[in-house]
Amino acid sequence: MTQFNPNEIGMANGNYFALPYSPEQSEIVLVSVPWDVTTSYRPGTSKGPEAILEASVQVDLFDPNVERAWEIKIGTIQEDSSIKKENKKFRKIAEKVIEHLEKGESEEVLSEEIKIINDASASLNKKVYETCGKYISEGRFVGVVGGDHSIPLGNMKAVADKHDDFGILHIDAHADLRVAYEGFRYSHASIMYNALNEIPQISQLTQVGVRDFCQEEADFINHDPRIRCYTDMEIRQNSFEGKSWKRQCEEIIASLPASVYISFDIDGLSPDLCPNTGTPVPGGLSFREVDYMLHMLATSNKRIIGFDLCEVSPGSDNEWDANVGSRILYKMCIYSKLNFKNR
Ligand SMILES: [Mn+2]
Repeated sequence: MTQFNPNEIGMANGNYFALPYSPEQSEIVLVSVPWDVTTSYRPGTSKGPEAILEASVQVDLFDPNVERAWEIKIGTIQEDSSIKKENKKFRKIAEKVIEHLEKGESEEVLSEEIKIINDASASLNKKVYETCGKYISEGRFVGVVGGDHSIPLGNMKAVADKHDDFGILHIDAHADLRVAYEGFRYSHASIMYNALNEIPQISQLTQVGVRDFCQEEADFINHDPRIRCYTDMEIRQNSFEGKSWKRQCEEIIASLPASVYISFDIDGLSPDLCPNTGTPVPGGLSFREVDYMLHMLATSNKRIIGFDLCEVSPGSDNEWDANVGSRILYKMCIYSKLNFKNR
């Protein structure tokens, strides 16, 4: 560790940001979940953690907003190889289901395959819950790196064991409020429905950047008092009509309770920042807008209690998505630390 020089380029060592700390030495730990079984449009996010880790070596650890950011002890939990293996196996079955549904077959005909996927997702959720819970019980702060957006449910549940009341700041192009999708109960498109339904400690869901949702989800948003959705349309219209991003961020943050979990789907950003993500949608937030909002949250009177970053998918011919993802991941880590210091 004495050899570590933050001014030099990172040397790949199997850890995020090439940092030299073991999980036992770290106050923030990152758990990789290479899982994209329920992805509907195009798979690839299971390769996200590996690609982000690789790209993260290039991230400059200096940050003008966080003093001595490179000293923050961020540890890497080595990827559980069984997750990848299971992902491959169950992804094949899920693909078959999706293909048949697209041909107009009913979910009933495919109920056996759907049950296999639902059971596999439930056991993945349990695994993530147990891993995150272990580190949280040791007093560490946990971030999970996906994978598709079904994967953070276990981390949210582990956080809920420690916090009686918390809100989720959800950055996403999608509302993720579907009651199962393509028959899959633990679908990437259902994460917030499942979180609200299975975790009573969640008193608030504040969504930012949503711009692609269905009637069922719009009704859900309108009727559930726990949800405030700042759609991309609303945010842009406000900006066009002269309301500053600062004012909008203040309102977004004010909508949240004292403790906040951040769930970041990379597709909340403009698709030029994540062209290979599972379900890209035009519009979206800029890198700087998100950075500004997260920094404001970190320096507010709220307490950040955990996070996830999902849906980053490496392209076959470039590392751009992972480059952006690794920078978002770093910001969430160092702003979380800034937030612990400020309270
Ligand atoms: Mn999502």
